[in-house]
Amino acid sequence: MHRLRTTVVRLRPITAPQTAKSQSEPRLAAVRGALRTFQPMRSYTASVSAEPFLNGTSSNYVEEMYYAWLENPRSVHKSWDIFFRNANAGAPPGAAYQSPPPLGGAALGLANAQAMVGLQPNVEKLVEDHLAVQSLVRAYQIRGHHVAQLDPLGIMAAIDPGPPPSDIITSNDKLEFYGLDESDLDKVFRLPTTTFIGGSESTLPLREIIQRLEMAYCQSIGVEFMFINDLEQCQWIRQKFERPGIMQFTLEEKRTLLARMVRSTRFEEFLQRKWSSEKRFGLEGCESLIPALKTIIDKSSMNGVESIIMGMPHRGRLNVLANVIRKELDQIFCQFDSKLEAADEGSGDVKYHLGMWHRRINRVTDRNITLSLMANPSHLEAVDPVVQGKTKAEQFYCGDTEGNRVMSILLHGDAAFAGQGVVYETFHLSDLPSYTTHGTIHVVVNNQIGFTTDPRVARSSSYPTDVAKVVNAPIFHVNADDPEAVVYVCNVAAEWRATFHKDVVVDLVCYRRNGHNEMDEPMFTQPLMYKQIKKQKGVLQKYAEKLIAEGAVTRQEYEEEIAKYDKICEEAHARSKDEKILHIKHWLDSPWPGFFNMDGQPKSMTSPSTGLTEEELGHIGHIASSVPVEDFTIHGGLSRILKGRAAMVGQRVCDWALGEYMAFGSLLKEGTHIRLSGQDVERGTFSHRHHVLHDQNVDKRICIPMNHIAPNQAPYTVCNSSLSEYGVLGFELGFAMASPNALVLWEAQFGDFHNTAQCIIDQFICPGQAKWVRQNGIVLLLPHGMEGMGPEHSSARPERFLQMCNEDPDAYPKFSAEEFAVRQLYDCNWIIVNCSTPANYFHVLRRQILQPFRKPLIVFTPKSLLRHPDAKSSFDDMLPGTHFQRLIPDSGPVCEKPDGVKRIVFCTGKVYYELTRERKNRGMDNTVAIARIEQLSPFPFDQVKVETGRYPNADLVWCQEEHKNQGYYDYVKPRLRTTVDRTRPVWYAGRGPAAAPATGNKAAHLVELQRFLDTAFNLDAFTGQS
Ligand SMILES: Cc1ncc(C[n+]2csc(CCOP(=O)(O)OP(=O)(O)O)c2C)c(N)n1
Ligand SMILES: [Mg+2]
Repeated sequence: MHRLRTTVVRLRPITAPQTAKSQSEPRLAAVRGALRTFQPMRSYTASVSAEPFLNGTSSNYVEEMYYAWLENPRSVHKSWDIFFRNANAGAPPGAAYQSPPPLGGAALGLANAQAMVGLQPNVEKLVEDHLAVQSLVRAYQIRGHHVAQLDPLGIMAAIDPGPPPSDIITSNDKLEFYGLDESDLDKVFRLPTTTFIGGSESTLPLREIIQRLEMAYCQSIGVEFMFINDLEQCQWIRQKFERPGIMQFTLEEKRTLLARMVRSTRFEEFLQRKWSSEKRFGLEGCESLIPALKTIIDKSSMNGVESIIMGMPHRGRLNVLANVIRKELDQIFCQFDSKLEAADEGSGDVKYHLGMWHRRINRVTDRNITLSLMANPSHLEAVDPVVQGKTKAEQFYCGDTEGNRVMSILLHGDAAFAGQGVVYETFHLSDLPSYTTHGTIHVVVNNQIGFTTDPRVARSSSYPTDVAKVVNAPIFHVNADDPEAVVYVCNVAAEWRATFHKDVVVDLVCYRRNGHNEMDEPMFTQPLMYKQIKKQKGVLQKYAEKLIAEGAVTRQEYEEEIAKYDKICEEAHARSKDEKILHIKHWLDSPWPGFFNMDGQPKSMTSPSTGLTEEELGHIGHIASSVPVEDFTIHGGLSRILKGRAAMVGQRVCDWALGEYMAFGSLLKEGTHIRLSGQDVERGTFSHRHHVLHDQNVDKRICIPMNHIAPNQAPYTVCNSSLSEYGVLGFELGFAMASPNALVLWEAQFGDFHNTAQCIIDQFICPGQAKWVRQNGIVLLLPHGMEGMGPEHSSARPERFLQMCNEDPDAYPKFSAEEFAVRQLYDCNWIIVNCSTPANYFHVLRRQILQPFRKPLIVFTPKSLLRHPDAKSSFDDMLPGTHFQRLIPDSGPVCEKPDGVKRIVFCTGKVYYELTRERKNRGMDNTVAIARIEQLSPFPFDQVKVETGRYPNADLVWCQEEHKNQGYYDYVKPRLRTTVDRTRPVWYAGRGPAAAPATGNKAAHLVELQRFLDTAFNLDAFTGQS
């Protein structure tokens, strides 16, 4: 097509090129001026376009035929040849088309057609011109945003479009690109169906066409949407931006907008006046963010949305809290008082990270709306997936399957939006069945700078928003100094989400009036930009002057509005001085009504029994080993697995997968929703789980037996995720935030992959409660174990999780024996376990929900133990009265003569099975005791004390399969020493220190294993050492 078009251009008579005008000229004004000097001279009725088949979507095809025919009339079908000849010859409307010549009659038809050729030679030009106009319309739709006036500073640092595209008519000489010239400007053209610029007109003069295209695509709004693959969506956007007269605002709307601009602007000015040397990451330069968000909220509320969950970075956060979420101003102002004492335990957080939850009446719609802004760390964009997860959960709990009642808004900085990979990961969750929130509205505060870095060195794409194209989200760039344009695109964005339930981006092109924060000097690095910014009149002033000039408000009314808001701020400031104590819990973003008592404390401090009756175990075991729907053909291999499960149930034993089934099944039956998410979790990476059965004969027919446990059970969600850790773990964390009454688990494919989600672990999971007084019961399942698989796929890096526990290794906790376990749990920042039996895994999962508070749970899960014949549990260990064992003592021959025991080896996880095998082989069952620490954190000091006391003549060894600088040694050693009052040394048996977690050589792996087992059972190994 492209080739044909250039050929056609070559065939056209060449008009003399006009002198190129300087590009620095204000382009659009010039072209508009030039175009407007022409008066319509005559009007054509285009005969060719009267052919019905030339309209609509077939026009591209016709265009192609026409170009081909121009090149070589024989290259098209005879009927086309005749049509084009007739049209060229000036056949009257509707008469150019003739049926293909009948066989044998060809000569006659051709003769007729040829008779007409030459009558009106300018018809060829007419067709060409119509095709040109169609291309021109399309050019504006695709590339108009490149010449839109987006940058309030007029320096276009944000956008690097290169020279204006040749097919946009920025000056009259550009008409030549289409084979048109100024004499064509007053000719009338039929508009294609792919444009709405005509309004009720189907034809317009070219001059008007260009002018309307400019109005639609080249003013304060730049629309990027032509990459969207859906015609209906493209048409929807075209009519939103092309229809004449779209940007009409009532007087009332203008005055509301002005009032919102006053609040936004004066809030920052107030803070600046009162605390000029405090960091607040002010919004100056993008004050229209506040009306933008309020418009989105108003419109969404109008469309039925009742709850909006928001995530945003530092910039303008306090302003959003004050003027969008409506946090009490005195609560915000008192955060600036450095003398306030903290009422809550924990670290707390800086004021521009705190979250907020607020239910109020939306003034515009008079409907209830709940707004929450999620607390977040400094780590830009990390909150994105968390917001999505929480939104999904709220939708799930209120049965909002389409996202009509709950939605999310994400705000971004330009540099972070382009630079942070988690943005991409989050976009890729947006349309996945178990992760979609049915459309997010993204708002970018595009101040054309990231700290001290210019866009040209901060990203390789033209716009910071290009990442959104991966999900076909339309992108509305808008000059933030044109508040009406901002409000318009925000309305369209909210309507888009309500109509298509897909993501959309509003790119507020603005500037940053101050440095990165209020202390920062921007002139060091952006001198010219900041010279321009210093000259820049504030947007409020500009808009107020516009409205005053229009007569929409008087100067007095404007000044009164300012005085009114200033007074509100002053009064709140006076009140804020009465605050003596800072309550972080007033900044909670996700309250759990009913879960705690009135003081925010757990309702009890006991954990109920986690055991199940024999009958319940049998029933769930039966579901786990059957296909609970009719006519469903499963894979033969899976039939064998299910038979194996049935046999285990018959023998009253569980392997790992069945233990998990028992925990999940029972919690579901008791009404707890369970959501298990991660890569390949449905089957399980190690093919042990099989929670989703696939019919071998019917495509996509599946069965989830876990949803067939009991009639009134809670639903079970198990979902294979995208190949992301950061995004998906963040999402699940957000899901778990919404309610304490769900067990939300994220499983890493292999434990070591969690490190690509490190930020979620370090910034949210580990310190979340300390920073933001909010609890979270998320469970991380991290397959871990040295099994000769090489440096990767081996270690889930227990050392890192253990290092981040808030427990004092040198102090023995002072709790009573009865409350020891639960108090420890209540005080810890997270729970870390490495279970060696299915029963213990079963109990810890149930405890996670049955305990009266929520803590994150990290589980190092096994790989080879999934099928290890000894790693099975009897139903006896899961009956009522049984519970999670923080430490499993040795119950073998050592118990008979504890005085004769020479060594007690403490260990955790899979190495226990290697140790017991070795002990047996060496005949040392009487001399070496082996104790398993199943709950690593909080450390079971009390139970370890019992064990060390039981064997008074034994030396103490910590044995691990991990390298010495990894695993648990550094964590366990000081705790063991504290337990024995530092009276006995703690020896080490394990791999030596190393840089990599494991060897890639299988033989070396086995040698290392044997070496540390030798150490563990050599009773002289530590003799003489101190
Ligand atoms: C992941 C991450 N890396 C680095 C930083 C340090 N940092 C804080 S703000 C900032 C610049 C952000 O620029 P932009 O996203 O454009 O937002 P703006 O401050 O301009 O509003 C940087 C690099 C951070 N907070 N998070
Ligand atoms: Mg920026």
